Amino acid sequence: MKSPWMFLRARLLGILTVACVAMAAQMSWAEDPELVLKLYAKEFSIEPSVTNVREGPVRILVINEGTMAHALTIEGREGTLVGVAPGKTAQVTVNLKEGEYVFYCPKRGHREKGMVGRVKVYRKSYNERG
Ligand SMILES: [Cu+2]
Repeated sequence: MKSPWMFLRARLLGILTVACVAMAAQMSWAEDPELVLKLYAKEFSIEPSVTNVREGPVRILVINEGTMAHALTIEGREGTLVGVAPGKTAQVTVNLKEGEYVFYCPKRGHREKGMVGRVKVYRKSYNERG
């Protein structure tokens, strides 16, 4: 026979678990506001070729799954450049405002062969502003 105390304890544990999960979700949001954009490069494509992120500092990870050296830059912001050897991952953080950007591999001929893509950057929604 279950005592009322056992029942209450089970209820309390349930409520505590839900509260902890909610807090953990909020904390990870607050501690890691940075966005990560993963781009997979190979001969001759960058995937995903169309992608979306929220505006702000965006950490771009370039994963080279090909057999040649590649690089990544953003049209109009060629000062942002990251090279990545075959089988390696490189990263660069860029501060992106709302708009549409073209990224591509600046190695000779690679863009023309398909190593190009677009990222749409959206404004933060009202309740995400901090
Ligand atoms: Cu390339």
